[in-house]
Amino acid sequence: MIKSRITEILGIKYPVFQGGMAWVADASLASAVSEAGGLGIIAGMNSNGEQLRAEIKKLREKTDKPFGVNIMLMSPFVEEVARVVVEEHVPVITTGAGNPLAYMKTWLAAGIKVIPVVASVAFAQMVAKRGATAVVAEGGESGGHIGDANTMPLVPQVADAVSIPVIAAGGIGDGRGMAAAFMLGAEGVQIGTRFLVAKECTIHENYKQKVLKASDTGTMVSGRTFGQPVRALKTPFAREYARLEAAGATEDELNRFGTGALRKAVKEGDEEGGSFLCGEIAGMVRKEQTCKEIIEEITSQAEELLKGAASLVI
Ligand code: TUI
Repeated sequence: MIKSRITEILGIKYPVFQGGMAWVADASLASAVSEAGGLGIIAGMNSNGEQLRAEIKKLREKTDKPFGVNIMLMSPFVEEVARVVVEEHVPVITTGAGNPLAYMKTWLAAGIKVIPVVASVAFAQMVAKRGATAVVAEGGESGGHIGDANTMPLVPQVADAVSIPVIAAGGIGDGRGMAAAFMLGAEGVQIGTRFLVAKECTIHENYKQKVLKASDTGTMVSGRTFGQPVRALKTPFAREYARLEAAGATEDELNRFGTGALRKAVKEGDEEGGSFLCGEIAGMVRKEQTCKEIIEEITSQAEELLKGAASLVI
């Protein structure tokens, strides 16, 4: 059994968070992860307040275990979802793609555990000073919106800089990655890409097949020009977006081209118009399993590796 401060603080069995993936992380996926002993997280990104409330209700019909909601700070609905999580007494909030300070005081006063996703040491220190419960240090190997640092250098630097628990994210897909994250000073891991192909994950079958077939070099990053780098599978859409960007398209033109692309990938499996967000670890994700199987396989492999590590030293 791998215990850390984060399992104690959150009351979960395994120190494994499921990433709050936009359009993907619904009640079906999050409840399965929580029920299996990890921390399931519902994406608040693609919902308005009432849609999020309905999703929370659905999750609660399936599990009474702790869960989280991810608040994507660039969402047009951020104000209302920030209010609904308080009204619904959500136990844990993670935030992404921006600065959560404007909301943190209210959430903490409501007794919610607040765990911002950070992409730099400075940002981690700032949220720690304002009372964050823990941070997720997310490297650029992750799928979706990413920062400038990668997981291997970012995690130990964040762990050195703050005294609250650090959860590592980006490029972790099995027990080797989890064991390595703990060696870097993390007390938990957040996993997205491997859960894309979970049996309880409701994304379009085309999306799952693309992840299962991806190679080690199967993803690319576009959107750096206007400060919004996003990692996705190398599909016709991602290549065309990168081509337009390199050809000098304006921010407006790129936004128009990209509007609705996440939904098209997740709901329609649209090969041409969809943006299939995905982490670099996809090359290792080879089978569809239940969330319980995924979590138990990863944690038991990490346990064996961490126990066996002493034998490497003479
Ligand atoms: O948020 C994510 N990943 C996401 S959000 C998303 S939805 C989206 N779709 C299209 C374009 C843009 C977003 C898809 N994937 N991960 C957490 C994360 N947060 N990664 C990096 C950051 C981050 C970056 C800068 C957090 C804070 C930050 O600082 C902001 C500041 O104000 O200094």
